[in-house]
Amino acid sequence: MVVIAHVSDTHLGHRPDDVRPGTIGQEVRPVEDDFYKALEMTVKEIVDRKDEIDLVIHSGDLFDSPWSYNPYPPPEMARKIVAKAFRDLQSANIPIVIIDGNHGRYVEYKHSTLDEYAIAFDNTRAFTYWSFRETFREKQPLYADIKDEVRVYAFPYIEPSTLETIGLYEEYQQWLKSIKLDKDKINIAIAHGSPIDGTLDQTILNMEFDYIALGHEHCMRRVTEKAWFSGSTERWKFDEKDHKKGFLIVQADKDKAPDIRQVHLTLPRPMVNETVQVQLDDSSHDIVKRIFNLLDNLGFRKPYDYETAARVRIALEGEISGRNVTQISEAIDYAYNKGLSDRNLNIIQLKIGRPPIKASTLPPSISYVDIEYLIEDPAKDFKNYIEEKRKKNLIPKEYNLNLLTELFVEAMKKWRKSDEGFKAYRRTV
Ligand SMILES: [Mn+2]
Repeated sequence: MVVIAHVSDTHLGHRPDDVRPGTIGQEVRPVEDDFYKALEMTVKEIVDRKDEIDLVIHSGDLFDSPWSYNPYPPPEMARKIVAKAFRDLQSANIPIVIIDGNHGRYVEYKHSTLDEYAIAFDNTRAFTYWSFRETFREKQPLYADIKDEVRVYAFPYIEPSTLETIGLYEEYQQWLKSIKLDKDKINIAIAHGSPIDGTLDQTILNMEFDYIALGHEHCMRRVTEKAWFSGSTERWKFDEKDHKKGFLIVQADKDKAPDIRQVHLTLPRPMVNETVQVQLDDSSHDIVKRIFNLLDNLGFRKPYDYETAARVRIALEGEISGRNVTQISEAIDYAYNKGLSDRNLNIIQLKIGRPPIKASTLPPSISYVDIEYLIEDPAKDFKNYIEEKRKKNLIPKEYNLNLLTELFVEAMKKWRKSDEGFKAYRRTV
C-alpha cells in the first residue's frame, strides 16, 4: 500500500489586476499572498502527517505564469515559497513527483519552471512538457519508481488540438497504448487535463492504474472510482467561491479501489459574487449608488483591513444597450477606482462587468466574460440558471428541465470544438 498526498493547481504568483494598488510588506501584491498561504497550509498539513504519507504528487499548474500568451516567469516570492515547501518536504523525508500543467511552462523555449527544483532537491522528480516530448519521440513511457513497489507514470499537459495540428494525434494514441504496466507494482498516473474541455485523453482513464491523480479542474471531484481531481488550493476565479479547497490523502494498493480522504483548508478571506440591476434611463450616478449600497448592505462599510478584506465580483444585469453603455462604463470606472481606494471599505478586489451589448460591435467588458467553465459543472450551472429564470416566471413551467440541460451540454460540446469555442477557451483558461 502507498499513501499519497495529492495536491494540484496551486497557481502560485497569481496576480489579479483588479485589486488594491501597492504591495504588502514590499513583497507581494494583494491576493497574490493568499495562494502562498494556501500552499504553506497544505505543506504543514502534510508534514504533520509525515509518518503516514509516503509520497506527494502535484498534478500541475504549480505556478500561475508563464502561460500561453503570457511569457513572464513566476514572481520571486512564488519561487521562494516553492523552495521552502520542497525543503520542508525533503526534511520530512517525503518524495515529490510533479508535472507541468498549462500554467508555469514556457512554450517558446526549452525550459520549465520546475527544472530548478528537480536539480536542487533530491526528493523531487519533475516531469515537464519538454521531458514528455523527448520520451514521446523515443517511444518510451515517462515514469519514476518510488521505493520498490510504486511506479508513477506522468502525463504532462498537452493539448489534443496541438497534437492534431502537428499530425501526431495517432502517434500519441499509440504511445499511450504501448505503455505496459508492471503488475508487480502499484501503478499510479499523474495527468493534467480535463474531460470537460477535452484536454484529458480518455485512454489514460481506461488504463489499469491503481490511482490517477488529475489536475486542471479546480473543483475537488471524483471522475471514476480510481481517478480524482484534488482541485486547486485557493480560489482562482469567482466561480470557485463555494468550492471546498485543499488536497486529497489517497491510500492506493494493487488492484484495489483507492481510499480517498478530503482535507479541506480554512481560507479566511470572504469572497462574494453579486449582481446589480441597471435600467435604460439610469445615470452613471444611479448605477454607482446601487453598487455602493450593495457593498454597504453586504457589511463591507468598515475600515480596510488586509487580512479580512473581501474579494468582490459584481455583474451588471438588466437593460443594457448602446443607449446607456456610456453611463455604464463611467459607473464601472468610477466605482472601481473609488471602491479600491476607500479606506473605509473593507474590500481588496473589485471586479465589475457587464454582458455584451446586443446589436452592437462593442465587446463585453473583460471581467464579465471571465467565466471559467473548467471549474464548474456546466450542467449544474445551466440548471441553476434556468431555475432562476423560472422563479421570475421567464420560462414556462412545462419546459423539461432535464431535456433542456441535455441539449445545452451537447451544444456546449459542439461549440467547444468549433473555432469560436476554441478562441473563447484560449481567452478564459
Ligand atoms: Mn490547468
